[in-house]
Amino acid sequence: MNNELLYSDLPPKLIELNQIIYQLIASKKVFLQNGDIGFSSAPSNIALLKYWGKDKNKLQFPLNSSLSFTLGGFRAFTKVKIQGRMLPNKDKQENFFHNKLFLNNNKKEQNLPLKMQKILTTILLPCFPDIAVEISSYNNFPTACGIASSAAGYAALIGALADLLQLEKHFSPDDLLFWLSEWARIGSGSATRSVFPKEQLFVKWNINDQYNNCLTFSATKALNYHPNWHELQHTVFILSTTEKNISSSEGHKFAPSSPFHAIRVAGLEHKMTLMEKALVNFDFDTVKTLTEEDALSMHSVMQTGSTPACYLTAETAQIISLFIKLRNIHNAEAFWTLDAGPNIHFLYMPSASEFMQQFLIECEKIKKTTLETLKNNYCEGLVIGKKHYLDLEMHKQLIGKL
Ligand code: 2P0
Repeated sequence: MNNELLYSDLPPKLIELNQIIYQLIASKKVFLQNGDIGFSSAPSNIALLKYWGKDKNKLQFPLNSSLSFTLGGFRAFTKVKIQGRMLPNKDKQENFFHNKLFLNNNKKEQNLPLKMQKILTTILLPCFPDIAVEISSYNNFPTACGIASSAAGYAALIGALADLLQLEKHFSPDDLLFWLSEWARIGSGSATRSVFPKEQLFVKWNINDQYNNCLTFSATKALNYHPNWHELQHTVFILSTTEKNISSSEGHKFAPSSPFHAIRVAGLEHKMTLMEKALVNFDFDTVKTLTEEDALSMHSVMQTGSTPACYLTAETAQIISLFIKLRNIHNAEAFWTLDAGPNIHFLYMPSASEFMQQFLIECEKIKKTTLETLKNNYCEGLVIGKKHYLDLEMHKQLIGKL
């Protein structure tokens, strides 16, 4: 990804909003100096109808719309600090700063992913060529536990940049949301579903949408839903923490080569319509069926591409089939889904809590060991500013066990 590609592929509305930022900076309404800090925290999400496959001719453009459930308790907390502005002798080579990244309190500096570097260059550097930033990001959930860290991470990074540029003050809420969602998308596709400011349980990332009567590449919107969904519980069963051998970003590239890809995509728009209706009507069975179907459908595509990605292990399949057998016997209001990994996400109503406890005991019998589970106990969207950032320790307490 080079700068030309980034600029030519940006939606016109995003270029327009960035021009507004450049004007705010030129007129000194926004001014950055050494030590200025932007903060944000953002939730992860789990897709019920999944994003799998990108258009190779466009920048981070999905081949199908997707829909997710927000995991308000599993969050990234990001701080972006300006360094290197207006130092004396700044033309001396040793006084040049470079962008730095620190993750999860690790004092060792990480290499900035190229995408992150380009995002910073495009947003900040046209106006502030003499600055660099120090990014510190923390997740309150363990890595490799089956929860998308890139979704929370990129959403929080873009939120922190918005804080630094004081965009809440200068943009309308709609324009701010558009700016956040588009930059988050460019960072990581699934991150675009994590930028809503309030507790929005269900978010849709729609392809070929409109914004202010202009065709945009994609658009993210919060969906209407029945209030009963506020009761929906979410727990991940961690079967493996081994790093996947094909990253999601890499896996997306192979999707179109699967014979099942076109079939999956052809059916998805109709499923999306049914899903949106089921969310409004609290039609639990339809949401359950569509979610489980799409997880299987996506994993079929993953496993049959030109480079197969087998994220679904035999053990995962065994536990899912036990779950379905017991769930059907007990008529429990519960369903499962998978991300790009072997760990299983369970979503269930409080009426199924006891069933889930019993089911966990059965799983542990199979595994002959205690199974780690992570339960999301909190609901919150993206927060811009210091408010939440300082509550990192409190947020760690909000993740429970089943
Ligand atoms: C999703 N996943 O809808 C799907 C389901 C994984 C399986 O989006 O390359 O990390 O950064 O856009 O968003 C994971 O892919 O990929 C993903 P990039 P991302 O949540």
